[in-house]
Order: sequence, then structure tokens, then C-alpha cells
Amino acid sequence: MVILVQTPANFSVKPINHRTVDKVQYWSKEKLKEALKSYDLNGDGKLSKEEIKQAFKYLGSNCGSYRAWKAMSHADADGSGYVDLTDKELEELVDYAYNIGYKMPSK
Ligand SMILES: [Ca+2]
Ligand SMILES: [Ca+2]
Repeated sequence: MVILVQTPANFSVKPINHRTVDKVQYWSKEKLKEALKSYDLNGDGKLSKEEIKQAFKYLGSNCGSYRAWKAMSHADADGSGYVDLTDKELEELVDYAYNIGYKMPSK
């Protein structure tokens, strides 16, 4: 007969679940770009702060307003108040979102 003794020490050591860690998928830059572009809700070819907020919310941010504001000041190179989807500003926005490390929604 085998008796399993669980000491308090055994309880406190929580093994890292590598399988769970491996399942976490981060947004790739390509996917981020697609997602962000799709959030041009009024189709004017640029992202307003509100649209970025919505996008970040979708990406899993729980402080969308703050992130949107930060992203805007980071990506809006020409100071137009919008992130233009046609040029470098989009790339900057993608970089910003990428560096946050949003995880893909798990199915
Ligand atoms: Ca727009
Ligand atoms: Ca701009």
C-alpha cells in the first residue's frame, strides 16, 4: 500500500505549468495591423483616439483610454490628432501595441 504524504512544503511548491504557458499566443505584428486597420470604424482612413480605444479594448487592454492616449502620442508623428493608416504612423501604432504584448483571445 502506498501512502501519499502531502507536507505543507509540497503544497507551497506550485509547479509551473508549461503547457498552459505554451498555449498563450501573442499577437503578431501582421495580426495587429489587420486588427487595428479594421477598427477604422467610420472608414476615413485614420484612427481617432476613440477608435484606438475600441481596438485596444478588443486586444485585451483593461485601461483602453490611457493606452489610446499613449499610443496616440507615440504614433501620431505629424500631430494631426489621428493615426493615419496609410503611412508610418500605422507602423508605429502596431509597434506600440506589439510591445505591450497583448495576448490573442483564447478560443
Ligand atoms: Ca476613423
Ligand atoms: Ca497623424
